[in-house]
Amino acid sequence: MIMENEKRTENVKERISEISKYIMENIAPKLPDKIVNQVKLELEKMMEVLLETRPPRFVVLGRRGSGKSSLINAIFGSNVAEVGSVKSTTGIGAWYDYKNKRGKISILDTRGLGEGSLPDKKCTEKSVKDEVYVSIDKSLPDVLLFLCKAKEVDARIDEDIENLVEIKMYLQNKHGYNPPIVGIMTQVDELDPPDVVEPPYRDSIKCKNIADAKKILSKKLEAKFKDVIEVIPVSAYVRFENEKIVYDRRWNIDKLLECLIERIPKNALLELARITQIKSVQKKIANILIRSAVGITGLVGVEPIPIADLPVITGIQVSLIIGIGYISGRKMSKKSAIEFMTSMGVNVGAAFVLREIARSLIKLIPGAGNAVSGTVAAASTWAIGKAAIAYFIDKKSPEETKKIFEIEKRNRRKSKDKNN
Ligand SMILES: Nc1nc2c(ncn2[C@@H]2O[C@H](COP(=O)(O)OP(=O)(O)OP(=O)(O)O)[C@@H](O)[C@H]2O)c(=O)[nH]1
Ligand SMILES: [Mg+2]
Repeated sequence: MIMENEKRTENVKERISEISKYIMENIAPKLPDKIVNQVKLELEKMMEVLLETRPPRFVVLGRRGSGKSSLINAIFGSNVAEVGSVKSTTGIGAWYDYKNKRGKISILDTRGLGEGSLPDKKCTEKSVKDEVYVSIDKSLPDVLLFLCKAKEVDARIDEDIENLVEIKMYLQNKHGYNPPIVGIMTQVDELDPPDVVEPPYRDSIKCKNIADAKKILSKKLEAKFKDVIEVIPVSAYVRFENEKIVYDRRWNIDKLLECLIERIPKNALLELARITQIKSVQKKIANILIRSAVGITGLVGVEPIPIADLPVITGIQVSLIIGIGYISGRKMSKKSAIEFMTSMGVNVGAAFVLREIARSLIKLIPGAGNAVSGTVAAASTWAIGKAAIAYFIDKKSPEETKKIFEIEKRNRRKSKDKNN
């Protein structure tokens, strides 16, 4: 895993820094300052998502048995956390990494605070609290997750909310930091009527009960926190046998992840996208990359792009494909990205060595007219990104992917022509 990570980072890092340098040295002098700055900004965004990656960090608050471990497994889609263990003290009070071969999430579990039922005699409430603060001092959380069983939103959860208040105050006073809170109402499958347990929950009584319970929990949290708090109802029950899912009652985990994606920093996105096999989540992050890549190629091409600068476009596109392939859980190299482009019918001969090949290309095709407009370049980046989503995330066949590439390229160019 580490090797794969390093290799991927090396690949993309090499590409992006090469491209960045080339843009700054060769293209920037020809562009207006404002555009150079925008290009820099988009390059930084891409680098943040692709290079400075780290696992997302969540502080989790919730009673024993509220479903913390099950939720972690539901996010991974694999059995990484022990469910329903009676005495486990794994990870209480300290950052603990849950991981599989695709990546990891760091969780700071504050289980049992305030409910007089810590899982082990060795940990007292005070010792857990102290450890929580020491852990927070080491690494700040991206989001605070407050878990509550749907059937218990009306029960005695005030003490748990007080713990959340304390942690939030600590973060604010000691670190001047105000992380978002997301409420997660767990085990909604258990709400009445008991014969409706399988998602999707279309039954009107079930929907009303979910909505009512959500309202109660939202109200309780909103009474304590000024920030807008989102409460997401979920069902997280999954049964694994020999690492395989044999029963899946997950509901709304995709919505929860989409909400988390909005709230975690860019450099934790890739890891979360890769861990979860949920396509809508992976696509959201892939689309962030596409927007930046299209931005760069379009901006670089405000002046018609001379053929000598085309490798820049290819380089950005290669980075984009490596990124999207990686999100999908693939091992990606420059070579596999280039193979993908070739299979789309894109000429990538110039991608390997930026300047040298570009120079030889100029020699081969001398004269005027060897230029591509920014609109055309951006349309092809857009289409390559969409094709990469189709192929790597939606697992479409090469033939279908090629069709999608052609359609997206045509549509993008048409819509741009209309706007211009
Ligand atoms: N029906 C249903 N059961 C669930 C769901 N999530 C968890 N459970 C069950 O609830 C019990 C407790 O779940 P865990 O995930 O172990 O809860 P936890 O918060 O990690 O518990 P501790 O680590 O002991 O604090 C287990 O028996 C789970 O199978 C759910 O969405 N629906
Ligand atoms: Mg647990």
